[in-house]
Amino acid sequence: MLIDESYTEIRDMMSKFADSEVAPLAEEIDRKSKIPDSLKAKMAENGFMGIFIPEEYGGAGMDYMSYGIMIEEISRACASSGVFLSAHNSLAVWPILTYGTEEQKKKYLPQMATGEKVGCFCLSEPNAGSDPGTLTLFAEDKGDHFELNGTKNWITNGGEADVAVVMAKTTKSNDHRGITAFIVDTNLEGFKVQKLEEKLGIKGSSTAQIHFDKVKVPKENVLGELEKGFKVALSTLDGGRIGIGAQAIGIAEAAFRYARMYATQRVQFGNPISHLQAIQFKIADMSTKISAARLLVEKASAMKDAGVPYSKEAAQAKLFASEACMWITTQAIQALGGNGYSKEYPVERYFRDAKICEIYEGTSEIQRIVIASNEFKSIQ
Ligand code: COS
Repeated sequence: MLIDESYTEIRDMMSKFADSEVAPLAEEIDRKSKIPDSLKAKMAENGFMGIFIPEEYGGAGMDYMSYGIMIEEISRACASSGVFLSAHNSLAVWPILTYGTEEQKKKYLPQMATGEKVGCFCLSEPNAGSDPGTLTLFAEDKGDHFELNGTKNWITNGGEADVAVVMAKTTKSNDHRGITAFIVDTNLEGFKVQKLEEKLGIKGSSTAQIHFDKVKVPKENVLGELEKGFKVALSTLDGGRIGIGAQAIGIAEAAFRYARMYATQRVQFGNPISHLQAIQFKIADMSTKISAARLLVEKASAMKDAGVPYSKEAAQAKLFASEACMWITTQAIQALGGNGYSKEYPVERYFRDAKICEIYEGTSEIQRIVIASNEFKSIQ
């Protein structure tokens, strides 16, 4: 094991919570496209909304490794609940904790740690996804405030967030220069949730299109330096990608465990299908890919916790874990045959939930670009 024994206790705790409080609700969360408020409250009571917020700001004061374990275990039970926690912690809490002024941290983090305020991250736009430098949401300097106008797309937690970390242009340019990050209270006039997406998977997670119509954001809510917002966004996504890698492992683990159990019970040709090499090889490959993905996520988390550069390792972890997850959930359906395709069994949900891991917080193609550019940079 790469990680030391002290994390076993954290995993046990997360695993017990996931099995007893989250898993029994997962099918209903998927069917009703909603995570019950009572579950969100329980996760908050257990400190999950502020897992790496330091204790001085009311958080649990744990590290990123523990965060990854939490996301994996919760996602094993319910991927929607996993991404609710992941977007809040890694995409909203983390940039405020890292780039915020003392006043901003004192103002926002304690309420985010208790779950009183939920966070989201607004980068993507209808015409700026993989190439976020071309975003057009504009923040015009109006003296004592900025006025934000434009539209953001695919905002996880967007339908319910109280605090949004928003990337906007403060000077007109066609690339990443001129992007500034803001902390926006979503109760400001003109912040409108325009549409909630209907999706293939992670149905319990709200994914919103948000329109900013003359939203007046006070100057003290600029996050980090003016026109340095692209670095805030990309460094936030580096950490977010570790969380998505962990989420993919959780979904994959759920599919693997179900297929393994099913194989010992389903009898064909006079024996449980676990006696067939065709099934044994699937189980062996699933188990191996999960172990490899977990090591990559642990490596990236350990590097982040150690304060050394980890962009490449985060991209590798997300790329490998999400592609492994897609493969494993596909094979799990195959192992269950017709039953795998039926809503009476959970593997079709795992398969639907898996796909987004190859897309959000940077597609697999973007992860390959990040990895390749780091590799070439390393020999310059
Ligand atoms: N952390 C901090 N800064 C970074 C960074 C990182 N991980 N990666 C790049 N930068 C900086 C660069 O140093 C450069 O800074 P300067 O202008 O000071 O030189 C700047 O950002 C632009 O870098 P680059 O030219 O490499 O950026 P590109 O516009 O070519 O974009 C990719 C690079 C494609 C990797 C980036 O746009 C990306 O990650 N896209 C996917 C976005 C995404 O995940 N979207 C989904 C969001 S859903 S929540």
